[in-house]
Amino acid sequence: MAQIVEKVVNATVGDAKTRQMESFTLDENSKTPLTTYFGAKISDTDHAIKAGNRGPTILNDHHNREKISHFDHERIPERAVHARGAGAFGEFKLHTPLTGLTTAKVLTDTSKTTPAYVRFSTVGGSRGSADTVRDPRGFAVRMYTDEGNWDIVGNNMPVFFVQEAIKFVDLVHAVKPEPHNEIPQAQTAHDNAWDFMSLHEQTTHMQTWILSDRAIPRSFRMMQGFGVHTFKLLDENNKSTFVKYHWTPHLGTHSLVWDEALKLNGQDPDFHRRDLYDAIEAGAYPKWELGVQIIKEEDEHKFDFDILDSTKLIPEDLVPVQNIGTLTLNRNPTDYFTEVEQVAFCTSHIVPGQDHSNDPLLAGRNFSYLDTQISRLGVNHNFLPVNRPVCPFATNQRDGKGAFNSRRNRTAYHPNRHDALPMSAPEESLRHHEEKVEGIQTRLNGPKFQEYTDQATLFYNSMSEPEKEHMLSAAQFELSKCSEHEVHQAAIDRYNLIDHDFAVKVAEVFPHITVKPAVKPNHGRKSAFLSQVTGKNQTFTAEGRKVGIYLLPGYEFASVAAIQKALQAAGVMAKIVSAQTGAIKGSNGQSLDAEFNFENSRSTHFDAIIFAGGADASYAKKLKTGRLIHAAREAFMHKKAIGATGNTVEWLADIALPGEFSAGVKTGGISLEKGVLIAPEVGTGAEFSKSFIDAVAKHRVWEREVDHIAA
Ligand code: HDE
Repeated sequence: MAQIVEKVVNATVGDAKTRQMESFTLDENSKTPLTTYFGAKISDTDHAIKAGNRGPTILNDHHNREKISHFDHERIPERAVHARGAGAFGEFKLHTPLTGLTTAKVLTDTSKTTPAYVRFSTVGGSRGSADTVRDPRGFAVRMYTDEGNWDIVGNNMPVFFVQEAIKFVDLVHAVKPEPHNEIPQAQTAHDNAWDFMSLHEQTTHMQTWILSDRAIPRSFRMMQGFGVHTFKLLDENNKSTFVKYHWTPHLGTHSLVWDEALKLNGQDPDFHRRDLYDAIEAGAYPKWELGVQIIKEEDEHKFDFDILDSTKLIPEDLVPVQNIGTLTLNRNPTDYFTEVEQVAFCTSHIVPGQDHSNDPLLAGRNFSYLDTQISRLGVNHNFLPVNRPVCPFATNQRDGKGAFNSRRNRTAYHPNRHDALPMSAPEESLRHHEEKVEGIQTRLNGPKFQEYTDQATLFYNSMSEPEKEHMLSAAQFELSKCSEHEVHQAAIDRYNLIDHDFAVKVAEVFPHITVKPAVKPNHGRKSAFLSQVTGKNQTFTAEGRKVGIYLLPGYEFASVAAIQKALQAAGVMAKIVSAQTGAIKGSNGQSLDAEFNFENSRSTHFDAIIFAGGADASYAKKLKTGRLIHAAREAFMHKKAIGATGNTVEWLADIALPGEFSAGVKTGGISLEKGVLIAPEVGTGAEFSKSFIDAVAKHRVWEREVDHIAA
């Protein structure tokens, strides 16, 4: 029986946040007796006290009541949005200071390593929903700086659905499961979502992002993050500069394909959470560059969009992103509830030398996040270990539920006779940019806010052919799940404002829809930075990928061991799959350990797969296992690299993927065709491994899709 005792704390290891959290940690220790919450030892936690062994259960049993009562109250309200998430700790190291632009030490002092924390999330689903749904992903970063907590509560998309907080409520009510039957879970593929989005012009640009592959990331580790809003930096004279924050993953920005995402929702609903956890446990720490787009105050109005409008991005073609520091996630939480569920991000958490802009969406968020944390966690949420700043903090706020620190200050107001809680020196304090503000009270937004389609078209134009194809299928899928014809019509009318041909193609599966003549011609402009296939900022690497090596009877031990070793050396997680889990004997009698079997894994769990065979030529004909044939076809359809060695080559060519490749089968040499790498002769695996790693690095074999589009 596991028992909980207070840890004898020797919190000297790790960064300031790790040490601080350590001092709040309770450890399991089987040697100490189980107690009640008030410390009295318990000898029996399995039976309640009864009057006689068949008699009524009596109230006079504190332990029974305490245990049940605590259980009755152990849930807190889940987040209204972003309920499903995963978190990790790490650090931020600045390498390029923003000297002269801000006084914030986290952005100017390269000698500092700042403890950090990130929570990734989906938006629409409830806490137990699946990971790989079509949705934006939350990318909320906290830095525990020496000057206070700095939170960038961002998403993996650089723009948002609406321009003002007042419309957020409508958006969320429309996107969440429909109120009469609470269907569907974690999806925008329903009438209410597309009804709202088609009728509300502000969502036009964001629609293109959620129809794109960005909405089904391969991994949290392979997502960009964006602060979305324009923020401000303040120098020592309080001069302000506008800034946009970007996180760029070292592993590149990559996505699943839709069929794979749908299947994973059932096959492994924790796919993203597990991927992050496993990578950190394996020491493959995910990293991002923090980049900034800097806009001088005097350039505020030089763009044809408003930089205060969160439905617009600032194209990198106009303002380049400069990388200034590296974020590394290197520690998994050990207690999900206290370290992930209780983390309370607030967009208003900024540090001296930073300020908010007048973005109306941001103003609403600054109100909403503090408000929501009070209802989720109470007024003292900042005292919870994951939320505490690592720098000294002291306020005159008092009392409230869960105030567990005994405070020695006898005055909780200012000014006071003791001079307790003195104000800090002005230059070290939070400041706001002192700008002149005047105007007529109005509900209208500025004129540039009222242009809604230019950047939607820019995004669509910037996609490669396969990405456009995915957007088309996504739109057809989403609208096909809507039952009302007027929703189809309104949604396609809106697509018509983005690109006429796109609207026409979407409408092909809705014969009752009339696509009107092009309302607005496509402007033809593109950005070089938005595509995940051809984008200028994109990274392609095999590092961090997961490859399944399917061992078949009589497999050639030496070559598989060499392939596994080479993959691991390239930072690939090479996992063995076989008919059974455990030790699987190869041709020479030596064994490799299979972590997965054909029942508990599917091709969807891997970025690429290898079928490893032996020399017995007759075997290929016998290999009729449906599961294996399905794995090969599914991986092929999902455009994944596929490898085959020894006798599995013939099987792949004749049975699993007939007609898909030909070269090399006859010659017997290693050959690569449409992302299928074959090595009929079993060799040392060196040449095979090199080519396979290159194929994995490409992420997907888009030529298979291009063939399909052409057909
Ligand atoms: Fe949020 N959002 N949001 N949001 N949001 C919340 O705060 C809200 C918006 C984002 O991992 C809630 O703690 C309003 C934009 C993330 O804990 C809530 C508006 C962006 C997370 C809330 C927005 C986001 C949240 C729910 C319109 C991208 C998860 C629980 C003005 C830049 C943080 C909570 C975490 C969470 C309100 C718009 C991202 C209800 C009112 C834009 C990543 O307060």
